[in-house]
Amino acid sequence: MYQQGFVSSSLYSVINGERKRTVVSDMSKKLIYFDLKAIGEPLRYILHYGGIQFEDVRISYSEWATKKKMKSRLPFGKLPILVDGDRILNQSMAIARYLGRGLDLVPADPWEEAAVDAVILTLNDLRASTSPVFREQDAVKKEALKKELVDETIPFYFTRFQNILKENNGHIGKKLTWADFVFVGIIEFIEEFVQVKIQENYPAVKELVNKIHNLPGVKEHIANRK
Ligand SMILES: N[C@@H](CCC(=O)N[C@@H](CS)C(=O)NCC(=O)O)C(=O)O
Repeated sequence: MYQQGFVSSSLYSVINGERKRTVVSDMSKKLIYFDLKAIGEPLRYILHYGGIQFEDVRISYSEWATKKKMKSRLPFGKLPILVDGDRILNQSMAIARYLGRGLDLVPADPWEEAAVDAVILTLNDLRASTSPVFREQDAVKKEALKKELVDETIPFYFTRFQNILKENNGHIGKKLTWADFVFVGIIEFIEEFVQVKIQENYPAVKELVNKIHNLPGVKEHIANRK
C-alpha cells in the first residue's frame, strides 16, 4: 500500500528540497497539493478533524509547470500526495482511508467498510462524468451537456445517495466515517467545477455538509481558509 523505499532517497529529498525555503516546522506529515480545494480539501477536513499536525503544502501552477523534476519523481506524476515520515502515498481516496483508519473513521465490519467504499467510488463515477461538461468549449454543446447533468445524471445519483443518508441517520455508513468527509468535499468540488447546485435540492446532503463543516477542527479550518 505504501510507497516505502520508493521515496526514501530520490522523491523524498526532491519534495523536501523543493520546499526547503518555506518549511518552518519539522512536522512529519505533509499534504502536498495545488492551492485548490478540489480533491485535496476532503483530506484537509480529515486531517483537521483528527487534530493531526501536518504541513499543508500548496504548489502553484507556475511552480508545477517549471519543476518537471518534481512531477517525474512523484509515484504517478500527480497530486495530492501524503508524505508521512519517509513514506509517500498517492491517490486521494487511499490517503483518506489511511488517515481515517488512524482516527477510527473506517468501519470495523468488512461489509460496512466495503459499503462506504462503494458509495464514494460511485460518487467518483459521477464526478468523472462531469469532466466533459467542464472541458466543452462550444457554449451550446456545453449547455446541453450541463442540462443532461442537472436534469438526469445528478438526480439519478443523488436520489439514491439521499436514500442512503436517510437509512443511516445522516451518514454514508452506520456512523461517522472518512467517507462522510470525502462525500462532502467531492460534492463541493462538483458544485464549483461545473457550477451546479446539489445541496439545495437534497436536504439530507445539505445536512451532512453542515454537520461536517461544524465538526471541531473542520470548523476552524473553514473559518480560516481563503
Ligand atoms: N485519482 C487521483 C487523481 C490525481 C490527479 O489527477 N491530480 C491532478 C490534480 S486534481 C494533477 O495532479 N494534475 C497535474 C498533472 O497531471 O500534471 C486522485 O484522486 O488522487
